[in-house]
Amino acid sequence: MDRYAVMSDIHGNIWALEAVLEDIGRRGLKHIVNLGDTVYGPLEPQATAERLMALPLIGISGNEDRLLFEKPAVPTPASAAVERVKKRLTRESVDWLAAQPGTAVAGRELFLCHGTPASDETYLLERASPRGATLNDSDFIREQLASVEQPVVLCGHSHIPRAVQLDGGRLIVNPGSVGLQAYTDDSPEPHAMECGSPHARYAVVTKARDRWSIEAIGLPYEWEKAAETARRNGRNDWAIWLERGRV
Ligand SMILES: [Mn+2]
Repeated sequence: MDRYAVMSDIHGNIWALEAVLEDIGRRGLKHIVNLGDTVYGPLEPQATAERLMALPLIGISGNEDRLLFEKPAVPTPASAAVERVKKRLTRESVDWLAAQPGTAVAGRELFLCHGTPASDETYLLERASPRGATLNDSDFIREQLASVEQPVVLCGHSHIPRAVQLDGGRLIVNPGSVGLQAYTDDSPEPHAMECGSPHARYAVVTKARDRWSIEAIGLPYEWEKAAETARRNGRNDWAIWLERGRV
């Protein structure tokens, strides 16, 4: 039986990650994939990297992981937030992040990407707006996946847990975010993402009798501790997102 735990967008939230790993252990899941944006944010980047480096998982990098190891083509004044995360990471952790590919394949049927196969900055399933996310139309999703051979695509980036099936049977699963249940972002246009509760999200996908099933999991964890750390690091916005799952 093919069975995978699917994590994404941990964002340095070690408390949420521990809750998810405990649940994965309790369920006896042997295969774990991680879809990127693993350490970025005002929480515990180094502890998160250390915990994951010790695990036999299949991981890819996200757009906000790249900020930590890539030199921009045009030098820009790096944001204070990126610099803070970089300072907390050991060389070993940065090398580990840099070694993760942009996309990957797991087993025979799963394709992994952070955003879309071509871009870790593009939302595959959602159109974002200041009022939240709406589901993209299937033509857009199909076009983005034209080059992919595998029947199941696992993606992250939007932090919104979803499963979408296209005509013809292709399945796309976004497990949501382990570590950050709401946020606002100004790029490419101002938008907000909200799950509506602070629970740590991940998913389990299982193939049985030739079909894939999806379990969407939401776990309570010590989000007060994560929020407290965000506040201590000057990010009241993150603290509210962590505690409420709303912006
Ligand atoms: Mn991302």
